[in-house]
Amino acid sequence: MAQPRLLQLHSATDTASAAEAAAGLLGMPASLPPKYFYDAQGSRLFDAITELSEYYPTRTEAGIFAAHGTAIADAVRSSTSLNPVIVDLGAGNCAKGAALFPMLAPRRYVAVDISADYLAKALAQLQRDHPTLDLLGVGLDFSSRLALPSELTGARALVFYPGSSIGNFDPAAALALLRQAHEMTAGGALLIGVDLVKTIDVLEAAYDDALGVTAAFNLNLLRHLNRLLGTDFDLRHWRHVALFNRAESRIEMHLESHQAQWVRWPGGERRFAAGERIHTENSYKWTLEGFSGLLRQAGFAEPRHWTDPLGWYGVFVAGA
Ligand code: AVJ
Repeated sequence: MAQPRLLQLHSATDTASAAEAAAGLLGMPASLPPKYFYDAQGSRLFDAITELSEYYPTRTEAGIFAAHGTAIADAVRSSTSLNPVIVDLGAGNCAKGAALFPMLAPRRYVAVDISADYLAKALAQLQRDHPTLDLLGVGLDFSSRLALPSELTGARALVFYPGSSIGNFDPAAALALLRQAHEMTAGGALLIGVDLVKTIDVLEAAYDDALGVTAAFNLNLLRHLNRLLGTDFDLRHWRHVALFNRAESRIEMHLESHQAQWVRWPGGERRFAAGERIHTENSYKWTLEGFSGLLRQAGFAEPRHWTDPLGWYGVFVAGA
């Protein structure tokens, strides 16, 4: 049986992460990068979010693949090499990537996520199910730059970016990432899931569910920061806020201070007024036309898309 290879590219040191978080906390307004949601607890809370009735993106994307999987795979195959390398961005437990194997028969699967360690377990299990497949786990924070040694990805690869995580990037940063993805495909294809603009009630409920799971996910960021930076956040003094900013076409998540309070950490402190917020996440919502245009600007030709019957979510295939 083959063995998965693991490769950690430029992991930020704890000191660098702490400095980045402190700079965000001192900003006006204060903000924190969404990547700090995903400690072990946060990853489990995100998995719970994907099962909420209000959180439609995960199951809607899965429904599009179930209904149109054959057509989507045909579109991918028309651009990629015969047994393509699949590069899975934000692969996590690798379940969505592995679901492509029967139709696309890749020669290599490259799972990319922030930590190669986190990928090790999922890839070891995957190797048992696919004993001869070439598996590679790459630890890379591609929110700053997406680049892999080209000999790993070869010509006419498939870059797979499901889950609507592109929504965390503002339009300029999304364009930059898509240009890097275009380069990485080397004449192949991009398969990407994108959440779409819809009525405000549906959007806001998806990010402020009745069970309070998303609130817990947002607040958990403060627990993570207490460990990472040594802040003294008291979670009882903060509340979850999610709102749709129509002008920017994005869901914003914030943490709002219940009362005037100080937050202290080694080397810094900040006062928060009652009602003052820390901006923790943007989740941009696109139109089909808007995202097709963005793909073209990034260098992709003739993007195609599939949606669910309500038009809530789009799956795009774009050839290089
Ligand atoms: C993982 C970025 C796709 O924006 O919907 C879910 C994260 N935040 N609920 C999203 C998230 C709150 C999610 N993405």
